[in-house]
Amino acid sequence: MAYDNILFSSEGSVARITLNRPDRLNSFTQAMHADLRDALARVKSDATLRVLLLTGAGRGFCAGQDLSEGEVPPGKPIDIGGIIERSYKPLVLALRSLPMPVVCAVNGVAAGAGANVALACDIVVAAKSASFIQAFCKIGLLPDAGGTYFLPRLVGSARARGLALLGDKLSGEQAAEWGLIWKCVDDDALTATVEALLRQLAAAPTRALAATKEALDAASGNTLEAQLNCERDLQQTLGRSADFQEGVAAFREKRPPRFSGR
Ligand code: T3D
Repeated sequence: MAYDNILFSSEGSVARITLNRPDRLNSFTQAMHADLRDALARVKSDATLRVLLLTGAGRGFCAGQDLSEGEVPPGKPIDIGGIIERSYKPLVLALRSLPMPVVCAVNGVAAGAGANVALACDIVVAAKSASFIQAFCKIGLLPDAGGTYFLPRLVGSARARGLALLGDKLSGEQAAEWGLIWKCVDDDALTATVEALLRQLAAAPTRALAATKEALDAASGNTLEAQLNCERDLQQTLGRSADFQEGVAAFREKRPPRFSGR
């Protein structure tokens, strides 16, 4: 199916979504949110898919909310809470809860909600020319799309506050040094790096990776005992999976495993 604001494809076990409004640095409109919701629902419901790539078309990754959309007459209040409830919140939750790894290739600037949607992904690889900007404070807003949740957890309170309160541009390299993202690579190495990751993850034990995501997300709200219980319960299920059987068999037979994602 073709969309107006994103490119979507799936080949083998790999799904790809490219934000596709390059003349507006792929900023979010309500129409783009609708396309994303539909594509993510398709990825979630397709049991053959085992990894998702999210990236942007053109020179930017995503400049956050399209600030020219939905202009309201002066003096009229804008229902930003409603926009977040209907668009950004479902988007971040959908990415986070997808039962497969989500790789984000940050090919250029990631600003505002664009930065935080990238941070909602599981493995973020940025090009050297990419940057991350918590642009919200420049327009009188606070970091949304999970920014206040992800930032302190990824880089600690001091750096989270600096980024959010100053809105300075953080380079891809600095983002990797700070642990905001997985890694930063030369611009001309971005595609090869990401493709290698997609191949690796598409052949991985998908259910185990999905359970790992679930456990890591649960950890921040859990006591140690609750987290140990969570690991026990998820591991109990994984212990019955075909991939666990295959992993152990491959180890014993001294051969590479052939995981099926089941
Ligand atoms: O509904 C709600 O408002 C609530 C939700 C909020 C979530 C948010 O994301 S709030 C934060 C919104 N985003 C921003 O504040 C970032 C705005 N953009 C910028 O600061 C800069 O564009 C960048 C630092 C990202 C990139 O700068 P630069 O110099 O590389 O590019 P540029 O020339 O500024 O942008 C290129 C074009 O894209 C330009 O259009 P033009 O002049 O060529 O016709 C620019 O207007 C357009 N563009 C960039 N960002 C947005 C945008 N158009 C609409 N909305 C944008 N966010």
